[in-house]
Amino acid sequence: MSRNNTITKRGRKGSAKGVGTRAGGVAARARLGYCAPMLSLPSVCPHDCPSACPVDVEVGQDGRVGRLHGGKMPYTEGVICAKVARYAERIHHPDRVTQPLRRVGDKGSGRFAPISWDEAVDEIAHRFRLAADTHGPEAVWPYVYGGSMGLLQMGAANRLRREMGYSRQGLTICASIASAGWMAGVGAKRSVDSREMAKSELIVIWGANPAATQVHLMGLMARARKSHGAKVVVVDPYRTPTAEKADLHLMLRPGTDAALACAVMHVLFRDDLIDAAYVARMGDGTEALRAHVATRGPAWAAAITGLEATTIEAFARHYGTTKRSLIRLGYGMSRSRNGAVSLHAVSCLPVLTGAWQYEGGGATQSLSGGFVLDRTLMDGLDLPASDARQLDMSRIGAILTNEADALMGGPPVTAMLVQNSNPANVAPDTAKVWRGLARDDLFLAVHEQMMTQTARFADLVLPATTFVEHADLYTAYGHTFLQVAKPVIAPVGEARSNHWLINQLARRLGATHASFALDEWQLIDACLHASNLPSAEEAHKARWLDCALPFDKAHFLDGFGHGGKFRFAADWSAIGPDHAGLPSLPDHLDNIETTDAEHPFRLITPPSRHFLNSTFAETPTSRRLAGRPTALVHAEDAGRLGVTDGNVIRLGNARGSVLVHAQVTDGIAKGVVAVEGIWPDECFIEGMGINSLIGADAVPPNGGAAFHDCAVWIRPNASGENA
Ligand SMILES: Nc1nc2c(c(=O)[nH]1)N[C@H]1C(S)=C(S)[C@@H](COP(=O)(O)OP(=O)(O)OC[C@H]3O[C@@H](n4cnc5c(=O)[nH]c(N)nc54)[C@H](O)[C@@H]3O)O[C@H]1N2
Ligand SMILES: Nc1nc2c(c(=O)[nH]1)N[C@H]1C(S)=C(S)[C@@H](COP(=O)(O)OP(=O)(O)OC[C@H]3O[C@@H](n4cnc5c(=O)[nH]c(N)nc54)[C@H](O)[C@@H]3O)O[C@H]1N2
Ligand code: SF4
Ligand SMILES: [Mo]
Repeated sequence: MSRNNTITKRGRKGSAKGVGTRAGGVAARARLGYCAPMLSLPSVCPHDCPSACPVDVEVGQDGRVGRLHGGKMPYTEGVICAKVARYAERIHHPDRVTQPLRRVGDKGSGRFAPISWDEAVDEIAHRFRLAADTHGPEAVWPYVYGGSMGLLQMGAANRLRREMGYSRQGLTICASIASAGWMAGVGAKRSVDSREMAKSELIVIWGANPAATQVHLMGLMARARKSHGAKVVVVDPYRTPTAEKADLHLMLRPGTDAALACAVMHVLFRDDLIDAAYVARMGDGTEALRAHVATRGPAWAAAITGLEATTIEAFARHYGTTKRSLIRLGYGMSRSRNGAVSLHAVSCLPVLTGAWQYEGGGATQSLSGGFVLDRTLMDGLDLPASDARQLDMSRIGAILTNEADALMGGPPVTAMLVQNSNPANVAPDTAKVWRGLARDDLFLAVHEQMMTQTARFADLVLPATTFVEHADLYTAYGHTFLQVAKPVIAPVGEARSNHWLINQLARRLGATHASFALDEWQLIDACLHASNLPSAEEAHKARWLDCALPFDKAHFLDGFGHGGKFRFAADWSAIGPDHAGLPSLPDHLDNIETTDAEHPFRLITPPSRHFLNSTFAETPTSRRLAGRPTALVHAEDAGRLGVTDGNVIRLGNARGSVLVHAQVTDGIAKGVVAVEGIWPDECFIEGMGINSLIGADAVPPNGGAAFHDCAVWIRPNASGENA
């Protein structure tokens, strides 16, 4: 590895002289496990977070990592979140997996003994071959998600999958619903550069909580407020830290966003607040929309959303009279069975007002589509296209318990390699996922940094490098900068990267794609070369390449995706196979999980600011700051239930029940309960976590998990435990 001129000394404090002359201080620091930083080396945060921050990693003489600091890229501007600043807690965690392990106890018992890498890779190859020989290659299912968003470490398994004809993976656990909603109207995966938020006069954060999930938007928002008095509206069922900062918080019932959007459109048409010339040019189906929302005014929406009609009216008029208005379309609103319909409904608003024409106006969703890379070699796209079945990753429970429709007429899955994901914890319908993972006839290899819930079910656990130990190429979904990173420390223990493991496996399985002979750096370089971009070395030296689209592209001045037009009336059949019953024009689709006398509450399960999905739940500081699994319950609901702050309550439905501590608040819609964070299951009093309550039925039209769409009952804890 060449450490080129991006290495910077961090001044006296980090120099050898500084260390030597302050012996007392060193002794004190040594007692605290602190090691004097010597170098600051560049890297990129790989987590599934919109910001993909450049980071400067302090590396001590002993090769251990100290603090991480933010690189001063435009957009992130030197800011990183606290959990990644203390990443050393993960890298050097005493429980890190540092050598290959083979199960010696029962499945799920977590009892393992060390083996060599050679034995481990031989065994995976053998078991994959056996599964393919017995049932056909579709019996093998490599399962990969966003633990690292680096294109190389995430994509490695896909090349092998494609060449070997293994089952494909429907990537539904996160963005498929939002993406369907966006594509229905806009028709192209581009949107406004987040940096424009600093120019907006009205910022609407709709179903997102950037204070936790995209911290850089908070800085841009603050700047817009300070420089020209921008106003901020947050649409969220509970008072998040983002909502606390808003001028107006619309605390609606979960799954009712389309009703709110329809009422806003009603007011825009009624009060002639639409940009008629722009809409005539860019909108498709305007008159049908006008007639449709004429009967869907604020009073109608108030009954559905739980908001006051006058509040909806005021918001609509404010939105309709502010041209430079930007809506951040968050994933939160999409995590419902009607999520795609809701997101499409909200995406109609900036078309009606013509906000798209102005800097700081329009809508911002995912920016990942703006990166144009030739990924032929990296993703094995030059291999013959695979016609293997595509298994829905969110339905892993149904798949591994052999439900016929989930298997799509194919064989049972009998061999898996999991990389970059912790499905036993993050996937819906936990009980079923665990039953499937515990199957005796399933061979499960889990390549991991930590002994996760999923790894505990494995036959083989393989130590994975963290981002500071391997190279990768990064795009982003919240900004426009492409980055490459080299390893900054040697692998911890015997950890190896995803790319390395897949290359090793490919060799044993007889896969011959050219990429399997390349190391990480060569493959990154080849991808950049094929994309007519600077070399890997040059990109690394520059630290980031801005791939921002020109204004007219990012704002669709050259036309939206559907023949130049935005579709007010969606053609859902063009978006996904499961389109029956989806309303073409924006509407409240009442297919969400129904509350009834038995299940009167709606549960939402949004992320914790201290974790990144299930990651960081194992690091001591994040764990301490997050506290314990907690249910936010409205004071009136709590009063009726006889629950007071700190009580243990039981939440449940037909899928199961969990015990959590209650926090009583007026900062949540009545009838709604929120449990933040994908806590490790063992942090729950009875050892099974929040996803045991969430359904895994596929959200139309393209699949997806409805993490914020769940009906539950709440009972005081019968066993009386209130600790
Ligand atoms: N700290 C931290 N950052 C993260 C993550 C994390 O776990 N922790 N996860 C990362 C990942 S993978 C993703 S995809 C993004 C997701 O980030 P976001 O786009 O912010 O999406 P969510 O966090 O799922 O939900 C955001 C908000 O939507 C609200 N919400 C729930 N239901 C509804 C509804 O029906 N309507 C409306 N309007 N709002 C609703 C929730 O209460 C929540 O406050 O964040 C990323 N960043
Ligand atoms: N209740 C509820 N559940 C949810 C959500 C929610 O809001 N509520 N959000 C959902 C969303 S948006 C998402 S995206 C999913 C996320 O689900 P996952 O993608 O499974 O995300 P993580 O829980 O962060 O798990 C990633 C794992 O990858 C490992 N890892 C990291 N880097 C590497 C690497 O380079 N190699 C290997 N082999 N392993 C690595 C980490 O140690 C970690 O255990 O969860 C979903 N689950
Ligand atoms: S988790 Fe997000 S905010 Fe934190 S360092 Fe990584 S990319 Fe930046
Ligand atoms: Mo996600």
